[in-house]
Amino acid sequence: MTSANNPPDDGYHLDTRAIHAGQDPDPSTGAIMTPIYQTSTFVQSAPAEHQGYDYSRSGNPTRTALEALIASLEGGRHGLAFASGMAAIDTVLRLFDPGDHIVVGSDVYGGTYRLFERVLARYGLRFSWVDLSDLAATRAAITPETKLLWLETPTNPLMGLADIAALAALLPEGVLLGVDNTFASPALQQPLLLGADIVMHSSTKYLGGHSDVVGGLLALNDDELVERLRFLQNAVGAVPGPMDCFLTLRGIKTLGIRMARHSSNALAIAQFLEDHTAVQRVIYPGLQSHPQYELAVRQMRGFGGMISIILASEPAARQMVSRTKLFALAESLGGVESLIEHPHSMTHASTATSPIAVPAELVRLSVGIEHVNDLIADLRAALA
Ligand code: P1T
Repeated sequence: MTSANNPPDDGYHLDTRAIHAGQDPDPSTGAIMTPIYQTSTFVQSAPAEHQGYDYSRSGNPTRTALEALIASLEGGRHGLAFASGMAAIDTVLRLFDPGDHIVVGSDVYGGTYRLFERVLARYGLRFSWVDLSDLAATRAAITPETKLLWLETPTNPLMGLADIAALAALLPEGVLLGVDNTFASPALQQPLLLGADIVMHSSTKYLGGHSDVVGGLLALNDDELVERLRFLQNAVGAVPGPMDCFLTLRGIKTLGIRMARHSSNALAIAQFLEDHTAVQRVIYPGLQSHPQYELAVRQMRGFGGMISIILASEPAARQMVSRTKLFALAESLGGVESLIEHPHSMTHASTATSPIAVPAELVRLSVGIEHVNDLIADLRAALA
């Protein structure tokens, strides 16, 4: 089976790699689908003599396939899989020591804020929250103790963009750039190719794509850095089981066509909402009204399935999310089915009293791949 290190640079397009990278037919049976190696341990022929696997926290062949696949999709040399997106982020942050400083984009998933300020700050890491569209402010936030710039683009939930190449260029030697690529997926944007050092995914979202698995992934190039992360992955132990890796592998096979449909549905819906009198503002990178539309066109191959809208009041926002029928009221995003939520009281409740709190009038849509006319009819009825 292909190793998670150095996946073949085979020159295939992303849609082809999504189906084949890391997923050679099983050598012993010819099975075309990667087997679910549902085993905790592996028999050794003599002490410490084995066929590449000794214990499933350290490595498992189904996980190896997924790790090779994410490396290939992100255009990196190495991939690592985790039990959740939060576990992947937590493992990255364990690279650092008390007193180290991390600059973070000022709009992120509420769980990321909670992990940084309520868990990791207790262990001596320090965080500065910065508007990354302001390059001078970003440069000014970097201190001699800064070890990492961590960002989302597009951000959750305000759909702000960060110019990955410009930020990579301004970072001093020794400061890593980590990009949470969950909202775009590698189908729309590959941060390693723009100068990022580490790409992270909540594979719970577009990569898994079917709302049936929680997971996290990292992709990177640096051989020394991956050794440190692989050590932490095994030492800390927040790894996914083989069944979860299999579900993620299966979901990723259709990533390309799903992202195209998510993007075309979302653009049509964003345009519909922009014309609706009950909607004060639509925030979608594919609309020319988005303040960073030019960056979106330059940096992304499509604009994705996430839309945020501002309504007239918090009651109006709460009413809308309770009224849709096809758009299910639920946390999470990136599945084939459309979801709607109220970030202020749901996904971002942990930021409610913080400097990065999100507006209470905000509604977030995860546009699925249903027929767009049915989705628009559902939203029209909910806003009536
Ligand atoms: O849920 P988990 O797989 O642990 O991933 C956390 C995470 C990390 N980064 C981003 C950008 C995310 O959106 C998430 C999870 N987000 C949701 C559950 C949500 O509804 O926004």
